[in-house]
Amino acid sequence: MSASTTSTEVSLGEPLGSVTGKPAARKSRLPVWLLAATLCLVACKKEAPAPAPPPPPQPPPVTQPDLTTPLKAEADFPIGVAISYAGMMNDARYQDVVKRDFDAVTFEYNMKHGAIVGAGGMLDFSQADALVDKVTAAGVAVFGHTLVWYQNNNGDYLRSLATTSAASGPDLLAELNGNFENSGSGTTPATLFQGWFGSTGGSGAATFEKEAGSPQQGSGALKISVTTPGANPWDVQFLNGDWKPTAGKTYQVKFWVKSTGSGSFRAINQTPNAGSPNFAQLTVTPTATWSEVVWNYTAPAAAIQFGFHFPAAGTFWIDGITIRETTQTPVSNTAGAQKMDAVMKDWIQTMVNRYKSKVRAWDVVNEPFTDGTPVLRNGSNSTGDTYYWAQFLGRGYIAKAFRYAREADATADLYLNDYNLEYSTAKLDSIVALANELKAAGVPITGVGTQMHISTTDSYSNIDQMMRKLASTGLKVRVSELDVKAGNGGAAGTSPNAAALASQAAMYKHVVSSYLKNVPAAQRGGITVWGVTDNSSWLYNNGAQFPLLYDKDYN
Ligand SMILES: [Ca+2]
Repeated sequence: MSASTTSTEVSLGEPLGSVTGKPAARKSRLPVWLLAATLCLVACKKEAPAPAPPPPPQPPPVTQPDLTTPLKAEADFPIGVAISYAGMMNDARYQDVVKRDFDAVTFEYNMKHGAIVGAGGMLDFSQADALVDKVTAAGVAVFGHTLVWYQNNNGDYLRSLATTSAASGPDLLAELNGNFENSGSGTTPATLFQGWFGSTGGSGAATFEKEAGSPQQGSGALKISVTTPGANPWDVQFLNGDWKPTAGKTYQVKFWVKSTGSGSFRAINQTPNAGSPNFAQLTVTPTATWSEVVWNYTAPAAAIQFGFHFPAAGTFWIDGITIRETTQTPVSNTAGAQKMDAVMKDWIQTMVNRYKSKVRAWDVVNEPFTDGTPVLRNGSNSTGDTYYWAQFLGRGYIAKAFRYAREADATADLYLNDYNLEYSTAKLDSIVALANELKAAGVPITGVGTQMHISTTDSYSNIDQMMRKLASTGLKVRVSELDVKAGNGGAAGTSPNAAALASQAAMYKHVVSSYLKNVPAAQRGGITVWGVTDNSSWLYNNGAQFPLLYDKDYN
């Protein structure tokens, strides 16, 4: 960094203690440079369009930091960013910014329980794996987010585990050719099997045949050879035209499968128009030998079809389909606790083990406290993607989660993460007390994360107090999800004005200054901003808020 940059640093406002006009040791002047870069990223990019640009001469240019230097190169702690799957996989500018400016990324969604765990507990790592590979190939680290949270779970699956499900009654496909024994009147997909019909659409290409040589049961099985998968999973499909479930009833579907190749397909219940919310599916990955699949599910709607979508190439055989109604009985609290303990352990250790070589830090427990007068989140009334791990496990789930993560990875950083800690002293104190309690009990927690979804009007002194109290635990401290709301009165589609941007820049600066001042260097787990561009932020609201470092045009 040149000496001229030093003068820029000092010109930006009140210097930190170690900064003077003289050239300083690199480390001591880095923070101000970082702030300068942050200030410029925020303030230089988003000039509200002037109604009538004045003619030249223009005012002398303001000296700005050299923004061609990567942001991450100027901090002595990790600078992270939250990323989306679509942005990182498909957008070259997005990739360039992530690679250039950041040490680490947090996936907004793709490592969460609901993203990985499908119906029936089938695990689908395809997006998380692809994203991990893409990011690490770019030389950027991955922060694991998040193992145990009360939202973004496969709640239906977790709730089903705390009940006993017994299949009862007759096989509903017994008279509907579920065993593929009755051929239809021809050999085309539409008439190959009585009661079933196959189709291809879009660019999908497949052949549908009766496998008479080696069915799993009886004299026939379905054989589908997908030569060209379509753009949509349903471009190659095979559906039952006769059986329709009853909305809200639970069913157990069983069938036998095998395949060549490694492709997956999915069993589905859908409305006649695929993609509607009234959709249940199970991803199936067969092997070369016959194996039985069991799928317990609740029918999301009446008048829907049962069948299969084939989004991958390969040859697939299906035979012996049965469907029975099931009855659900809640288990006892003791049985539920045993079950959910095992399920949580398996989930945590599956994730930590899978990404052990590439993910060196995790949010183990996320948002354990309620707001207001904080108590641990708990309850038996979860719906949708909500699931309270404390329902059966009590507050002990937190210590267990950290121990299970540590069993799987002896050296990864393990974080407790929550929000509103700069806003609510009561919640801050609750998190600090919990962290200290865990530490004292020998629980392998190594860090505390503070999300910091803040606005320009948050209290500077509260932020300082939070940094001090979190640091007092002796654990690492991360700012884990930083964004600073700045808008023009909340109206959508506007551009931020200069005052809003200046307030935002000042707040970003204060957060970094406070972090450097109050968190000792050895405890700095890093600062992560919650998104790349304003328009990808959860706060964007069609242009009412501009919370991040880059605008929608990467300026
Ligand atoms: Ca058969």
